[in-house]
Amino acid sequence: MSKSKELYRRAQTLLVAGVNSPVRAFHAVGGAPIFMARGRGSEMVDVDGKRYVDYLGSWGPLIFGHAPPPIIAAAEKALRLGATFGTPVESEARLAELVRAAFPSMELMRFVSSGTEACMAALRLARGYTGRRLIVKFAGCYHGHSDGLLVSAGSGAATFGHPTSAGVPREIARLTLVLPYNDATRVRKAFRSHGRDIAAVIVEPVAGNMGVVPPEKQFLRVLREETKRHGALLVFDEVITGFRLAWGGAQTVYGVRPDLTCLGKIVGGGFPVGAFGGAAKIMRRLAPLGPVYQAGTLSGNPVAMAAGIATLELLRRTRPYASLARQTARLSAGIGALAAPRGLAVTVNRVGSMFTVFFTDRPVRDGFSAMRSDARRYARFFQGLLKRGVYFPPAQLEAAFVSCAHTAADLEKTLTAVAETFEEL
Ligand code: KE4
Repeated sequence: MSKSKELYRRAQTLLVAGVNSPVRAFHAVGGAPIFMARGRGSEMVDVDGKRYVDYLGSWGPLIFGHAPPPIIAAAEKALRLGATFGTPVESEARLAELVRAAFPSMELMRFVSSGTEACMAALRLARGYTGRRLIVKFAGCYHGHSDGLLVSAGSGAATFGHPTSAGVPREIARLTLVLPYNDATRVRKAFRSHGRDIAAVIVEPVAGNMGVVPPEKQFLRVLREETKRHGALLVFDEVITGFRLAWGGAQTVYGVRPDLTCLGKIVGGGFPVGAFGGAAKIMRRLAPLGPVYQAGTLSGNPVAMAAGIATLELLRRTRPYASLARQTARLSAGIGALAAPRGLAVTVNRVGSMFTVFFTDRPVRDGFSAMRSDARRYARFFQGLLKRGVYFPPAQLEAAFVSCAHTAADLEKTLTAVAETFEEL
């Protein structure tokens, strides 16, 4: 038996499904999850010594790949001075200066320890600031696992949410309206019906959690107009897109300024960091200045701040976005070109250095069309790549990522593995 399988068997006696986050358990792709031992650049090595070109990138944080020396050095240096104090430290302001330089809309901010916390706190703040109850989200978007966001669309016209998880009371789910992504008409309709009671709209400005789905023409502009017109807040969940698509995230790429922005993943350079921020007049409603409570023992942790600072300083200096986009365009076009002659129905959506290979012959423009993809065929695709030393996200409705550490040789190896795998599908 492989060491990985042994470790999995042991982990299952201690951790639920042997993992600390459900999607790592490989239930969507079958088989046992692989235990990793180390990573360097674009490569991960599992506990049995097998090497993989990594397109998971830890679900988004690793824009410079695994163990980038400047980030490791910064974290090591901070760690030697003490892991945590529970007091203010200078590095919190330093990271906040870098975040605000990239996201001027974040006039004031708070650091937390995950994207879930950032989105949960941003929505509590939006409700506290507006005095309203309803939240609007979009089917297929994921904003972490706080109760009010584990909600699916109601049937038909009834857009009030239903819980997608046990343990979420219906009363809470019903405070979330769920609309189709990229459907400006339904947004206008929802505001006509409920405008006075909507506290905020939260959206992934480029979706990553239904697989990669870009916003269409006026979608984000309509969200900005409708929220402004009705006194609701627009919240951009840039946990994936922040520092991924551009130095200033999706709000810079699409030219739409939200009222609140949530960040995560890259901003912590691989350490647990989330952030939320926006106009000072909104953010000042947070405790201890205002009545909206939010807190966290390890928020602004100095080691995580040091890793985030090193990451953002490297991004600001190198601005790798054009080359990342070119590389990812080459890879995704290559994958599409390999599918066509084999009669495989494949749609590849790409924005910047995030992409998804959907097994469908139709465009994927929202959660519903994404769900029409052949998840079983994706599972076989994933396993075929895995045995050839290429690690994609272990679920169809997720984003794959290219990092600054991926080389032309990595992409060639990947396209060869894809061609061979396509032969088996
Ligand atoms: P975390 O609490 O997992 O740090 O962030 C939640 C979150 C919020 N917003 C967006 C747009 C996100 O993508 C996420 C988390 N992403 C998932 C994968 N798509 C994390 C992987 C996991 O759950 O293990």
